[in-house]
Amino acid sequence: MSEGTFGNPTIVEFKTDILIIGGGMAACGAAFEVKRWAGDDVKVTLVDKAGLDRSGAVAMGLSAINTYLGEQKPEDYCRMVSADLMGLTRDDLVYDVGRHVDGTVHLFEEWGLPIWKTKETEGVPLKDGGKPVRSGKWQIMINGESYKPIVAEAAKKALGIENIYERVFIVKLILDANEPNRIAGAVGFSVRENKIYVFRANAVLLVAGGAVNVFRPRSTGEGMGRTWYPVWNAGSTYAMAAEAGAELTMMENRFVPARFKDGYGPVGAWFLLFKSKATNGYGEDYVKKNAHMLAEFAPYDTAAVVPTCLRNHAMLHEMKEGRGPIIMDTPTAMKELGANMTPKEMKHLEAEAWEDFLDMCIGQAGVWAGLNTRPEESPSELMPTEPYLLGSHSGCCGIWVSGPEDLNSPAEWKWGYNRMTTVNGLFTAGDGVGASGHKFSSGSHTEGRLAAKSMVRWLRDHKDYQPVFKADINAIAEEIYAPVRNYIEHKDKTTAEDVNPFYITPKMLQMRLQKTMDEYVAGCSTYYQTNGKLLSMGLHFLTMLKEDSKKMRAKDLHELMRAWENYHRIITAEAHLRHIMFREETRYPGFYYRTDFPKLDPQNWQCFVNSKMDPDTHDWTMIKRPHVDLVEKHYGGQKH
Ligand code: SFD
Ligand code: AMP
Repeated sequence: MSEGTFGNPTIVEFKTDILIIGGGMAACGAAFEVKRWAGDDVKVTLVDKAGLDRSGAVAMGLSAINTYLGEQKPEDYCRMVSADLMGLTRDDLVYDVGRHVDGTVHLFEEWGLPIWKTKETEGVPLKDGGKPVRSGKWQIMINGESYKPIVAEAAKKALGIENIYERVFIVKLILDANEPNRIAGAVGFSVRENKIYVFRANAVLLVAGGAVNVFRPRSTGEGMGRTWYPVWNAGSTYAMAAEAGAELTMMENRFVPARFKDGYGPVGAWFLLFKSKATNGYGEDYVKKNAHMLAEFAPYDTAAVVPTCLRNHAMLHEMKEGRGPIIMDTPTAMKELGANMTPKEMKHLEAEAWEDFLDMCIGQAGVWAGLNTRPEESPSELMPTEPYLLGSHSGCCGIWVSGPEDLNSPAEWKWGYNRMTTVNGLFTAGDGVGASGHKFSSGSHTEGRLAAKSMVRWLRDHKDYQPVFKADINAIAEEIYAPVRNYIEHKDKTTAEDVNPFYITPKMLQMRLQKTMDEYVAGCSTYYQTNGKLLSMGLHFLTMLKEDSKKMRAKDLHELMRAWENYHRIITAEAHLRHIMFREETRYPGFYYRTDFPKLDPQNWQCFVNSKMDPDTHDWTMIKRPHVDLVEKHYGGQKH
């Protein structure tokens, strides 16, 4: 085969039974599990835009596993997830993760992940009765700097490295020519060589993570590019699924995390393990102070912790009223914890405070070091960040999937194969599955495993299927390389390479997207507020941007990836905007506000909002789907 050149890539084609798109937590779970059910005759291929060892959200590592049930029941887990996400989650999907997730964590430990244990059970594995050090009711502490390499190693061993393609960015899913609404494969390109990759597959697992950098980030200039969730999660999951015609759900939901200001350090360990308190600039506990304001947004389980969005709601109220900044009182927390400690134990505690960030968010440790911050001496500022779109953390946007068969769920929630989307043969997990947040790293891996098992069943039931592409591969290859052609054709028509009447750089286009989303679709600069008028103007700007995205240039393969990441971000942004526009209430105050519908409206909106893009015309349809609780809940004192 002749080598491709920058302008003329070689097209390489592969046939596989199962294609896994992504190499993160869900993908690694699927890779490990699939081989336990599929025979050696089944070919499984994994393709990741990055290197498996450090790709995805867990790239830097983590300090805690946020979903480990232990003594709790899956029903309790359903209640917590539902309460945190304002009463709109799929109990069948959440229960399914809850009943299997501990087994996944036991595997992590077997593979070498160090999990903190109580003094009495030090050295005893969890599965043999070891007691984890819990930071919260659901969370356990780990030494997690090498979390991802450990999980990736098990995936690589299971699949065989010859079946893993790294640094290949998938751009599009392809439907079948003969069977309507049936997946046939996917196409992408290498970010290292001039090659287009074509995969034909019987079943596809789309697990390319959430969406970051859709909104203008708070970080500017020297910190540009720094975000909380990983910048390389570019909405590929939602965009590719939407374009293939898969039904999306709860795309209006977003996660606005409260984080240590400027470094984006997570707050969980500080609130839960170190028992630190956050206050407004005048030392007042803003959640307690504004409890009456939060009560307006019941229903939520009053016995449970205050939902994440409502904690933000209280914080934003203080900021808007001029009582900022919001302060995390780390010195008092450390003083109280260290009250009966020896100097050596105190040093250990200080080391843990740093390790929390060194394990998973090194930038925050850098900010502390740069500002001479010692957590035992100086408090830190907290700030609500820019919005993120994800389905595995404290958010629940994603794809509408079939649930497990054995639960008392409505017939419309199960159509045969667990975690299959509404496109036949297309599955998802982790950030991809909507209406079931709070899976985190362990739950996402678990969901990958669940999807893998069900994909093997799909394969057995459809073993004679031969994929035939509906789309023409050469035309798709041309489309994928269009930004390269834009560059080659027009680069000499300017004296400044980045300024050209015939093309736009992906970086500039990304800024336009972020500005539109920030100003019209409830970003930081409007205190997360929007209304119908702003949204319809925002939609106009997004439509124009989508048109202009065809003019993006790519001066190298890296920029080609940036171009397609931005295209995925635009489609994801459009879904988010359309859902917010459709849901005429404020369901998640603190995450976003519809100022024209400022209240919760359970009569009309205690339902899922779904959407579907027509794969041929690209027209959107919005759908309301009924919500039911399968596990009894107590909202605002009432049984549901
Ligand atoms: O502290 C393509 N998360 C936490 N989980 C926990 O359990 N504990 C924590 O402590 C958590 N915290 C946390 C977390 C994440 C981050 C970034 C920080 C802190 C700083 C959340 C979990 O990490 C998260 O829930 C899971 O990782 C989600 O798993 P998954 O599989 O849905 O997504 P992924 O791992 O990001 O993987 C995505 C993969 O897709 C690839 N990819 N490949 C090919 N083509 C394309 N077009 C692609 N687009 C993407 C990526 O390379 C990657 O491999 S704390 O804040 O609470
Ligand atoms: P975070 O560090 O904010 O990503 O949160 C990590 C875990 O701690 C998640 O399970 C959160 O839901 C939980 N968490 C964070 N802050 C609080 C809080 N103030 N109260 C209760 N749970 C929290």
